[in-house]
Amino acid sequence: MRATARAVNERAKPSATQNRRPAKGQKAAPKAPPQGKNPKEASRKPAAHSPAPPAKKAAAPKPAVIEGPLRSGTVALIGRPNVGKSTLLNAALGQPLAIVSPTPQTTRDTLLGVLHRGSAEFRLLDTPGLHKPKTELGRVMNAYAREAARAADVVLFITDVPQRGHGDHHVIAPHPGDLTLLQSLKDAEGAAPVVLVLNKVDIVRDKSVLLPLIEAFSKILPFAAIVPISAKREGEVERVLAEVGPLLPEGKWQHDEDDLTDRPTRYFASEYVREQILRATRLEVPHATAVTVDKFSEPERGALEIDITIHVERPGQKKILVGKGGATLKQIGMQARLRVEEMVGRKVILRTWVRVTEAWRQSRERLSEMGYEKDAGGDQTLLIEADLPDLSLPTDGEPTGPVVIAGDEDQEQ
Ligand SMILES: Nc1nc2c(ncn2[C@@H]2O[C@H](COP(=O)(O)OP(=O)(O)OP(=O)(O)O)[C@@H](O)[C@H]2O)c(=O)[nH]1
Ligand SMILES: [Mg+2]
Repeated sequence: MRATARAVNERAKPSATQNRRPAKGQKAAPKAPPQGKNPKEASRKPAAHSPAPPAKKAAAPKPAVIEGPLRSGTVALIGRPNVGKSTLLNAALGQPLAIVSPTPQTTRDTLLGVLHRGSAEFRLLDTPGLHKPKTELGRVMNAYAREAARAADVVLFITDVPQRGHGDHHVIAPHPGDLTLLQSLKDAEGAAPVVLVLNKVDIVRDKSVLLPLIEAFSKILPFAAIVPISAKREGEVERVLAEVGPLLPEGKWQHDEDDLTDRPTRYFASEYVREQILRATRLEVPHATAVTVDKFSEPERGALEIDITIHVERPGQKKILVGKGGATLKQIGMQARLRVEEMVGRKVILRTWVRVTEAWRQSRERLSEMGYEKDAGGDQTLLIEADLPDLSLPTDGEPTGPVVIAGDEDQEQ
C-alpha cells in the first residue's frame, strides 16, 4: 500500500474546515456517486474560481468519464522546472490554486489537489521542478519531488515540446534532462505506471515534429500512455485524466467531492504573496525571496488578519521589493490580499514586512524555520537530481503504450 497524499503533506496538517474548498458561496457538495450512476453528472463540480480564459478558445472536450469500480490514488506531477505542472494541476481543478509563472522553480513544495471524475478520485500532487540544485533550498525541493514520485500510484511525467533541437542537434528530441529523469524512473524498482504529457503543443507551429518526438520518448520507457496537450487550452487536461483514471488502484474515496486540498489558508496567503513577487520583480529577486506568516487570525466575525514577512538575501533586493515610496510592496500586498479574499470569501487585512535574512537558501536551520524541511528524503536513488547527460538517444526498442493525439492540433493560439 502506497503512502497517501495526506501523508506526503503532513508538514501542514489542516483543520477539518481548512480541508474544505475555501471558496465563496460554498455549497454542500454532492457525495461520491454510487456505482452505476451517471458519472458525467457526478463529475461536474462547480468551479469556485474560474480559470483564466484561454487566448483562443478551442472546442472544449467533455469531462473525462471513468467508469467501473471506485478508484482512488495519488498522481505525482513530475518534470523539469517550467514545463507546466502547476498549470496542468490548475486546469484539472478548474481554478488557479497553484501559483504559476514563467520563472523556473516557481513551485517550492508539494501541493495536493483533489478531484473526482466518474468513479475515480485523483489526488494530484504538484511538485517542484527537478533540477540541478545550487542551494540547499534546491536540494529540499528536489527531495519533495522525488518523494512524491516514490509514493505515487501513478507518475504523470510532464515535459514541454522543445522549440528547437538541443545543442548541435537540429532535430527536435527529448530534452537531455528528461532522459536522466526518465532513466531513473525506469531503474526504480516496483515503480508506478508513468503517463507522459507532452505539454505546450500550442506553441509548436510544425505539428509534424510531434510524431517523431513521441516515438523517441516511447523508446525510453514503456509509458502507459503519451498525451500531447496544451494545458492552457480549455478542457484538454481531460484527456490526461481519461488515461490516468483507469490506472488508479481500486478503493474507496478518501475525500468528499468538495474537498480541494489539505493545505491551510495561511499556506495560500504566503504563496499568493510570492506569486505577486514573481510578477513584480525579475532575475534573482524572486529566487532570493521567501515568505513566512507571522500571525494568522481568523475571528468568528470580521476580517481575517495576516501578518507576513518577506525574506530577501541582500539589502539591494529589499530596495527593489519595497520600491519607490513603498509602491511595489503596496501593490504586491494589495494583489495578494485580493487573491486570498477571493479564496476565503471574506475580508482580509494583510500586512507585509520585508527583512534581510542573509543566505537563507543555504541554511538548513533557516529553511526549516520557513517550513522547507528535507524530511521528504525517501529513496535517494530514485529521480536523482537532473545532471544533464549527453544527447545520445536510445535507438533500440519499439514504441510502447497507447498514444493519444491532440484532436484540434490545427488550432493555434
Ligand atoms: N504556451 C503555453 N504555455 C504554457 C502551457 N502550460 C504552461 N505554460 C506556461 O509555462 C510557464 C510555466 O508554467 P508552470 O505551470 O508554472 O510550470 P511548472 O512546471 O509548474 O514550473 P515550476 O513550478 O517552476 O517547476 C507559465 O508561464 C505558463 O503559463 C501551455 O500549454 N502552453
Ligand atoms: Mg509549478
